Amino acid sequence: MGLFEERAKRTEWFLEARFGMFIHWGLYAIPARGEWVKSNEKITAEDYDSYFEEFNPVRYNPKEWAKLAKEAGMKYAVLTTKHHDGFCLFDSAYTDYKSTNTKCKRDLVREYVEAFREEGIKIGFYYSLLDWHHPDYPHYGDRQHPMRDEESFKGAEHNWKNYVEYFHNQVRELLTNYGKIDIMWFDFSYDNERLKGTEFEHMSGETWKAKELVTMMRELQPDIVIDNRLGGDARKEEPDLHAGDFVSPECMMPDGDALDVLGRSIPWELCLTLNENWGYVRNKAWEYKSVENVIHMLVECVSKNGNMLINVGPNAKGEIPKESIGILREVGEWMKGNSDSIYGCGKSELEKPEWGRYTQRGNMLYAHIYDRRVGAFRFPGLEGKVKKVRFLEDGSELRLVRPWNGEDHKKDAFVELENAKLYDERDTVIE
Ligand code: FHN
Repeated sequence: MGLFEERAKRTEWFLEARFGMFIHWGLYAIPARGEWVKSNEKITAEDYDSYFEEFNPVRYNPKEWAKLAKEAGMKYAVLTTKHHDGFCLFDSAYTDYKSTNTKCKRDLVREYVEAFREEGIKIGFYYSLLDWHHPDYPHYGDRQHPMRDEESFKGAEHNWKNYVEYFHNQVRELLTNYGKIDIMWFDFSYDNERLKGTEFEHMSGETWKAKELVTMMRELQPDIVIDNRLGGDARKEEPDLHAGDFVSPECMMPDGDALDVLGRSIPWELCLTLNENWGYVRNKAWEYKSVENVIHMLVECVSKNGNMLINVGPNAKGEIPKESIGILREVGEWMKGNSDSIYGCGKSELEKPEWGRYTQRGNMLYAHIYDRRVGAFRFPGLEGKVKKVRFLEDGSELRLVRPWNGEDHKKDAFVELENAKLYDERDTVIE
């Protein structure tokens, strides 16, 4: 079986799941100005480590996080085990910069795994390839990120081989000490010939020794699904070994499905924030996406054969912001009556209709009708084929009405919406 077929088999559950929770959490929740605060504000290691001394999430209860994910209809979760600042939320034998050495003395990853596994939610680990704490990762005086200062990078003292060995060892720990792990979500590489000879070149699959890493991972967890941010090219007829099992854009696929050079569909997942930030920020309620917007984007991802991983950023006490909780609970209400049009669904062979989107599973077609202006509408390409239309939520009938010109409605599948509320009822099933 080639890598393309292996990838297809490995991602069967992933394409069924469609909807996951991203969780960005760490020391940066204390400054509460986003997960890049150390780099953006050029905070020195000494000043940033005061957050390490202070970190004590006394209200961290991942069982509550897991229940929220379940309530929202999410089938998998991805927690930052280490972000760019290098702080490890797990008890690593390779560093002292870890949660078990903070006041809380807890292996935060282990508690996350146990809580989400108990809710039957697939377990994902995010792991940053960048590391602004490790002595052998390129540093620049008060600058924390190699992409900011080419000159000082070339002179910096660091032993790249040591750093690569360090992070390979940590990945081995994560895939050995916490049971079955379903997703490994690396972040991020620049695998691009253009970058050879620049300060970026160390951020590539080759220098991460990504192929060796993936080989090791597959020995430890043969079924694990890996993202494409280790580098490599997922679009090749025979994808690169380290190109991962799914493509992870941070903006919506504009033209639909992710395709390889042969036009074959590649699993993809849109990752995005619920507000404006990945890490905790004291966002104002109006900086959050609306429930309608979140549902729209989930449907759009699925209508284009994609998944959606939407982020929560817990605060320094270990709580998910109330605004995030409220939105995800309402999305969950919609999912209760409409998840048949999401789980395991994908792109329809029909053109996108003007009034919304189609998702399809087998011969079951789902019409997600967003356009408030229509009272009756047709299903282009289905003229004369529509036998019945039902509201997914309650099974109630949508009447097929005679078109204005009196022609036999069987020829033109017009459907009249009767006082349908948006979302709760307009997601319909067409047979
Ligand atoms: O730099 C990170 C960022 O903090 C965040 O983790 C996102 C999530 O996809 N990934 C990188 C930016 O692409």
